[in-house]
Amino acid sequence: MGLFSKKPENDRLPPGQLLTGRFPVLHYGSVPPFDPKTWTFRVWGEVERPLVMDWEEFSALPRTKLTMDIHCVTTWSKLDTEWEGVSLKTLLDAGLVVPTAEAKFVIQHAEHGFTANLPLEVVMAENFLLATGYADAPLTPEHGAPLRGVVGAIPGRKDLKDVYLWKGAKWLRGLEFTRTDRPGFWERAGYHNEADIWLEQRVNGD
Ligand SMILES: Nc1nc2c(c(=O)[nH]1)N[C@H]1C(S)=C(S)[C@@H](COP(=O)(O)O)O[C@H]1N2
Ligand SMILES: [Mo]
Repeated sequence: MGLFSKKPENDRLPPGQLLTGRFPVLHYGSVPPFDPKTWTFRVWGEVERPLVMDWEEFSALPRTKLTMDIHCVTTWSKLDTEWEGVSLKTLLDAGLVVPTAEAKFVIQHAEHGFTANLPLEVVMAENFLLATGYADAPLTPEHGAPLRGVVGAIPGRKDLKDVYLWKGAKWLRGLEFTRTDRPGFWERAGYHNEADIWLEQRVNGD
């Protein structure tokens, strides 16, 4: 047995993926520092009112716990990962974020200018979280502390759109709602814009 194993009978394992018990760290560039005194989270673009929150305000938002299978385009998958954070639905229900009728996409903006794009309905779904914690502990710096977008698959919820893990930005600093789609960092580097794990949409042109 190596570090990776394959269980083709497992219908939670998408085509071309291998299971791992580890949690690999993958990103471009360096791990940015976090200063709770200067950190802000912004929401802007196609929303009724732009929003800025500091770390204290963000930390006071209601929390959601979420268990998901995560799937990295580099072919590792990890089942039953446990996340905690704020769901966009919470922000919508509280009236803090009100997308305009024109809003169709959401661009996650992270430190160092990193971006990741997703359709609005994917970001608003139950399998996308603004995560501050992983496995009952705060996020570690290399996994995106203090805040990251994370998207995965909720077992049994085949009604949701499941996308590869790169569609969640670590060191997240804001969400831009847009009318038109704009490819993010990895999408511009050749990764597939839609990134559906079940359709193996890994690279553009597939
Ligand atoms: N800010 C930022 N977020 C990022 C990336 C990055 O380069 N920068 N890489 C993405 C990619 S390609 C993957 S696979 C996941 C990896 O998350 P992990 O390091 O927690 O496993 O983060 C995603 N989020
Ligand atoms: Mo990745």
